[in-house]
Parts: sequence; structure tokens; C-alpha cells
Amino acid sequence: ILMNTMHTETTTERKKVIFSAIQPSGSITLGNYLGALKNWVALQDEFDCIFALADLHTITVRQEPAKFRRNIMEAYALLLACGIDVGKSLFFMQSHVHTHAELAWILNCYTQFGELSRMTQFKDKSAKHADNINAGLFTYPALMAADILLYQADLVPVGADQKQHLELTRNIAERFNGLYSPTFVVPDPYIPKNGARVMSLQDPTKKMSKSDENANGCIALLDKPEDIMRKFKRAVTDSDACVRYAEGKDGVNNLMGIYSAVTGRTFEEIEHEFEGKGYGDFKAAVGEAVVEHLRPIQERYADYSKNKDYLEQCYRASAEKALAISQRTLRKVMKKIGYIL
Ligand code: ATP
Ligand code: LTN
Repeated sequence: ILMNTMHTETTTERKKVIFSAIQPSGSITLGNYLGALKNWVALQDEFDCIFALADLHTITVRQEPAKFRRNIMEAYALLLACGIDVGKSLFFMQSHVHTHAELAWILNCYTQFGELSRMTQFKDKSAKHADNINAGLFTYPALMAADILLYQADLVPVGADQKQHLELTRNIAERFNGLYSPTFVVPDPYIPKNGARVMSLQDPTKKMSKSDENANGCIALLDKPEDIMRKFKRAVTDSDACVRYAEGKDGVNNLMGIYSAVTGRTFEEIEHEFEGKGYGDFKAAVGEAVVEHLRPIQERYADYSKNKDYLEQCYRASAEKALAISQRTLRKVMKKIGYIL
């Protein structure tokens, strides 16, 4: 009997599925990397991973076509350089897989106006782009839910700012499952302990963002070493002049978080390392550690970005497989609703 149960357990066990996406809305930042991308790379060996460039989401903010096209190709090459391996994972453009837009429409009809109105990203972006508060910006989370639910993802590696969208995705999935019958896996967020919320170097109460007007606050993965060093040297700290993690020391806490994420050292070890030293030494050390961490990524990027044919092979092959997987879910959903297939 024991043998039997063991046998059924191993045969019914399915590898957990990971889904995540990033918008090609500008230069990818250290915040994106430490909050999300680093985990994408790390999870590839253990799980079935599916990653996308969320280029449909990106047009919720107006994009200049030539620049948008460059940003998409840059983001694709850069993510391969970060370690996304299309031999292990799928990695494609959301706009190449039509099921995303189709399921998004359906899920829009299972998402309440009140729920969408509470999304802080919607409120922030509406304030920032007051001249273009379009319907897509409002229904953005329904498309994000479609991205995730199409692949029956168990885990979604994201930064802390996406937690609210993930909770809405779970609510939509549970609602649909309750109305019909179990259809979607209800996904969990996967948020790193360290680096989940990298703050602007100029205003450490605001998150580091691709679309920040103050370029000094933000480290792009492709920034030159001298620019990275300069930005860290100018980073806002405090007048305490002591490297320690404490409430109210937002600037120093942020730098310690970054240093810890790229070196693997604990906060205690960092405090010890800089005992008796000033912020000048500390900021230079953080800058150097980041430069060294990014160096191999930048070198690989230089190679990938020259090889457009290879990039195209990668994203087309992944999109084809993603379409086949996602179509299974979409058909199931449509059948349950009552559509004639
Ligand atoms: P935009 O400025 O266009 O809104 P963004 O920089 O906020 O872009 P997204 O494409 O929205 O980036 O996010 C991609 C991933 O990076 C998400 O998982 C998000 O949670 C994560 N992320 C974004 N900013 C940070 C940050 N400052 N710290 C940690 N994680 C972040
Ligand atoms: N909204 C996300 C990008 C995104 C995403 C997703 C993340 C689009 N679809 C699905 C995880 C899963 C953001 O980072 N702003």
C-alpha cells in the first residue's frame, strides 16, 4: 500500500509553474533587477518558468514608436544577459501571444470597478499622467491577471510594489473558480527578503523607477561604471555619519539593502565592516560592488544586442510554445462561460 501511494504521489506531482513579466517602458533599473529579475534567474533550475515583456501594458502610458521599439529589443537582450535561459524557460513578448489580450477582455468582466479604483499604481500613474488617464491604465490589473492565470502559475516573482496587483489576481481567480468550477490555479507572490523595494538614491522615500525624471536617483543596468560611481557618491544620506540600519535613516537603509543584495552580506556584517568609517567610504564601496556585479551582465549584453537574428529565434520559439499552453486555459474558460467553441 505504501508503495502504491508513493507511486501515485510521484506521478501526479507537477513542477511548480512560475510566471512574471516586466514592462519595456525604459531602461531597466537596479530596482527591477534586485526586486524581480534576480529571482527569475534563480528560479529557472527548479521550476517551469515563463517570462514575458509586458509590451501591451506599456502603452497605458504614451510611447514614442521608434523609442518603444528600441526599448523592447534592449530589454529582451538585457534579460538574456541577466541570465534568462531560453533553453530552460520561455521568454517572449506579450503582444506576440494573442491569448493574453483575449483572456484580459474576459477577466475585465469579472473585475469590479471598485477593486480597480483602489489600486495604488493606478492612483500614482493617474496623478503622474493627468492628461492621459485612459481606460487601459485603469484595467491594467485585469491584463496582468490574464498573463498569470493563462499559465496556471503557482508563483509570481515580483517586487513589493506589485503585491496589491497579485492580491487582485487571486481574487479574480477565486471568483471565477467559485462561479463555475476550479479553473485557475490561485497564484502566490514571491517577493525577495532583500531588494524588494529599492528606493531612489535622491529621494529614498520614493521607489527607484524606470520613468523617474531625476536620472541621478536611478541606476540603470546599462549605466557606465563612472556614472554608477557618481550617482552612489551623490546619494542622499543623513547627518548621523554612522553606517547602521535604523528607522528614519532611509537613505542609508536603502544603500545597505543594495549592498547586502549584491554582496550577500548581512546588515550586521555591513555595520561591522564600516565601523568607524564615514559615508564617503561606504558609498564608494556600494558603488564598486554594484559596478562589479553588473560588469558581466553588461559584457553579455554587448554580445546579445549585436545578434538580432538569434534574439528573434528565441522570442518567436518561446511565443509559439506559450500560445499552445495558454490556449488550453483560454478554451477551458470560454467553454465554462458558455461559448460555442
Ligand atoms: P515604470 O516606471 O514604467 O512603472 P518600473 O520601474 O516600476 O516601471 P515595472 O516594469 O513596473 O518597473 O516592474 C518590473 C518589476 O520590477 C516588477 O516585478 C516590480 O515589482 C519590480 N520593481 C520595480 N521597481 C522596483 C524597485 N524600486 N524595487 C524593487 N522592485 C522593483
Ligand atoms: N505590472 C507589472 C508587470 C507585469 C507583470 C505581469 C508582473 C505585467 N504582467 C504578470 C508579474 C506577472 C509591473 O511590474 N508593473
